[in-house]
Amino acid sequence: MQRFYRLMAVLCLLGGLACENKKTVSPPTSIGPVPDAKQMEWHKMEKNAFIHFTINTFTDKEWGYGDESPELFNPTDLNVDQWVKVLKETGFKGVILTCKHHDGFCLWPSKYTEHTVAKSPYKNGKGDIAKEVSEACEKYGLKFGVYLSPWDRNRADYGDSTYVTYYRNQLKELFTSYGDVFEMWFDGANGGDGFYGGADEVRRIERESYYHWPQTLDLVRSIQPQVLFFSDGGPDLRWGGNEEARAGLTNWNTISTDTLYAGKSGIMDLLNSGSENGVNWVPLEANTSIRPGWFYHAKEDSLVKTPEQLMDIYLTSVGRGSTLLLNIPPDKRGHFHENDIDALKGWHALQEKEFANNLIKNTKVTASSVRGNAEQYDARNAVDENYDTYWATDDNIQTGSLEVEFSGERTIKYVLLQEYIPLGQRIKDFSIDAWINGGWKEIAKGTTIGYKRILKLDAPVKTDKLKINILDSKACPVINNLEVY
Ligand code: FUL
Repeated sequence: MQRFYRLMAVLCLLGGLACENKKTVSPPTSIGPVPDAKQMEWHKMEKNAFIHFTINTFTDKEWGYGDESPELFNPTDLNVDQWVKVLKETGFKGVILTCKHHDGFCLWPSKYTEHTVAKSPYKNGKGDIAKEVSEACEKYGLKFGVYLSPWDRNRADYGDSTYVTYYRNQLKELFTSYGDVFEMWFDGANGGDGFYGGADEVRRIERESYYHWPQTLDLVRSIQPQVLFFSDGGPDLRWGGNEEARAGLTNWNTISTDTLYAGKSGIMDLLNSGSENGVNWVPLEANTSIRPGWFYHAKEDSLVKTPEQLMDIYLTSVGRGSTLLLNIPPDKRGHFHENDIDALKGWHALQEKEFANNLIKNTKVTASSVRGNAEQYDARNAVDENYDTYWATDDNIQTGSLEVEFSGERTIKYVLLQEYIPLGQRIKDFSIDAWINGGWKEIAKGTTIGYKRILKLDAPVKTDKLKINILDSKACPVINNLEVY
């Protein structure tokens, strides 16, 4: 009998210890604004493609004046499948098509104007590029997005309220006929000289009030509530203040949208870095083109960005916590040009090569402290490849470190960090040390992390130990991923 009690006592003790290890400690509460579910999905897309294609492709212009005949739109061998297949193969997750650029020509047969593909030789007026692209996206599993220029240099009524109705009718067409639209891109270029139905004049509109944006957005949301709106200042995604896809080294996803209005000095810097205590979650989308122009020009065939330049762009956009929107403009045939495809494939291969071997696998990772001493928040959660598990500290601890011990010397070129942004963006200052000649030596440092931060070291470092120091944070740090290459 005594043996039985002793056995029970041992079992209880073991059970108790197990319970102790598995104890449930409440997660950190979120801090400040947080991304909503659709923004969160968008963060995870990382790389999207912009496609600028219209009458400008055939007139060799960047901005059509608005007086171009639809007859000019005549791709000889349009191959939308080729575009989306290449994008899929090179790691893109979404496509945004210029359904109408500033010249007003529509790539779909809008019933509200004659200035469309229906009046072009393409498929004898029976073509619909928005349909072809949305269907190819569906086929290859990419998301489809639309760009519809608010500024329209073709319309006689641009500047009147009837034009706003026209613009909304076109949005209704695009949002009811082409399946789910993940993102709507509103261009900031608005007003200036143009054809305007033959008026040939300069027209300015009141950017803040003319389009009645809140009602326009509500209308679109009533058709497709999941859509994200991009514009210079949001409301869902913000411009980064440059067209080189260069996000700020400090890049807060938060900003107070009411501090953004055209002409305000410092606006570009504000867009580029966001604001630490901003009251809205409006992440930065970093856009650029694979060529100098947004539209195809044969004279730029030799100026396509190299795989190495695209890699740098990847690091200044995705590597600084934003999403990249890279434009690839089809040529007059309606193909992605061979040089552009080679560059995309070369870049993709480079990414695969640089990020092939995550050195963190099978290494020992420890933390300076763990929230409630609970397994649920320990350092291993930062290296378990599960997005939703993380290392966190107690609420009153806003600094700390993660230490990585490799099983031998490794050569390190990149460190990748992710903060668990569903709980808000927190980290303000961090550094990375390597164990060199018997001591810690700082090899990199940064400010914000956000969705993702990739640090490329100035030169590869050989070490067997690495330490990530969180030096300042708005609340307890929450790191859900650490990779080392
Ligand atoms: C700008 C436009 O004026 C360019 O033509 C291009 O569409 C770029 C993405 O946005 O504001």
